[in-house]
Amino acid sequence: MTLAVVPAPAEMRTDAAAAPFTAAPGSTIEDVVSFRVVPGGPPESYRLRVDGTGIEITAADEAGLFYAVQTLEQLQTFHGDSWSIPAVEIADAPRFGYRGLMLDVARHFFDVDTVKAVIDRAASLKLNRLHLHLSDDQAWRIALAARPLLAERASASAVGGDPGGCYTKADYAEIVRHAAERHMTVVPEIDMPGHTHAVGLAHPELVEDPVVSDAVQDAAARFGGGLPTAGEPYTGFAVGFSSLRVGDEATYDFVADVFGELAAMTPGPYLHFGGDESLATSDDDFAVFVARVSQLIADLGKTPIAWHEAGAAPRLDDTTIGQYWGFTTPTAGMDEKARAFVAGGSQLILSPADAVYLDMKPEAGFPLGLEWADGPTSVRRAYEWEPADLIDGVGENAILGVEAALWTETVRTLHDIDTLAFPRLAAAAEAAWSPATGASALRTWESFRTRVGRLGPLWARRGIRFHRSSEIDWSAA
Ligand code: TNX
Repeated sequence: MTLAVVPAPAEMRTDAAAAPFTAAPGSTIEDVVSFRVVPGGPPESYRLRVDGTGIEITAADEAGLFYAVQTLEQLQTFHGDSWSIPAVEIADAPRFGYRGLMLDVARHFFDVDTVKAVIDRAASLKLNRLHLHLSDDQAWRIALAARPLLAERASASAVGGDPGGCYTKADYAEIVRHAAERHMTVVPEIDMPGHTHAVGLAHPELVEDPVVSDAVQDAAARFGGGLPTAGEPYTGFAVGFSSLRVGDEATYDFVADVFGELAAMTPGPYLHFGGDESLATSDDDFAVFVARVSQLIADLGKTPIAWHEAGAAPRLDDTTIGQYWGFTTPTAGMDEKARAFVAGGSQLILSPADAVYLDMKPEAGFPLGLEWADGPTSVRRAYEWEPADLIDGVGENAILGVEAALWTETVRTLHDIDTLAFPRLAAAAEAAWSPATGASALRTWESFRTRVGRLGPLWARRGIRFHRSSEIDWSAA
């Protein structure tokens, strides 16, 4: 019998003949479970035993207890005001310590309640990092006391002329708190030196004029939004036309203000400085810039993270973690840039765009999403890749973890988020948490599609508007 646990646990034994545990009417998981923290096991690990007499959890830490409860909630079947859980023994621990979801709140703004709902969804799949993409060409989304003009002048816009918005410091603290309660660490990103058109709405002296390339014109023709104009909000989909003034000291004062304040607001160890698609910055300028910003972040006592392009810079701070967004079969030297982080003694976060970019259409003709990452991304394609086989020379120990990314050019509501993220986020969570592909009978596409299909009722109960993909059998649900 395959039980509906997603991501797949390291070990799971079931006995279909054994009696399930049946809860007394009206009781909750917390009422009936015996919880124990036994330090010493791997971080976030837990053991779970369910039989006719009761439910026992032992965990290495509080996170492990939390994950055991997530597993139990996936196994509950409700009968009136009672519920039962089949007899099972699970011994579980994550493969990777960094298991992330990135939400782009710059292209479209999502209020605090929506971000909290996203945290709840991610945490239930045992993800432990929420990466917030807080700035882009279209807008700046975090109020900072050191640079108040950013919130005042650069946060009102969004893709398509939709309403913008900005998190106050209290909002951000509330997001951090809600995440921490669910064992998630917030990873804030301020993207630079490209993706900075909005900075120019507040600080025109810090940005170069937009570079309107053929690709930018092409994006305007395909998706609308017009061409970027200095000093005016940009509401289209194009990338790669903006740059901070890399040769100007005022730029580094700005960067120091922004990351200094963000470091103080962020209890987690990471600050992400972007570095992707800086097509309007020369290679030499880019290398100087990312090296200096990475060192500035390290000097703040934080670990810098950058998209893989920054790997090309020779003097990058060697604690910088790279985030790979190339394809599962690397193209155009992207693997080379990713390997540079590992050569420098650091590690990579894997976000292969043709597998875990949740903003890709799940099937042709889907109303939401983009298609640039090798066409639509089926659930199967989101599932069938193996982290340690992605990039030559980047094995298990060089991988910090896996992160799914939801860019939001076409995404406006929690409903949209759900429809693109589910069920594919579950596939990404399995790549991040579960043993290597093929390592157990559970770690196969056939097992995954069965397990995920049986989560339909739980997701529906929680109000998750998942896409009823035809690749999955939802009927057992
Ligand atoms: C690429 S991949 C981007 C984003 C877009 C996304 C759309 C990467 C680091 N940057 O700027 O929003 O594609 O899928």
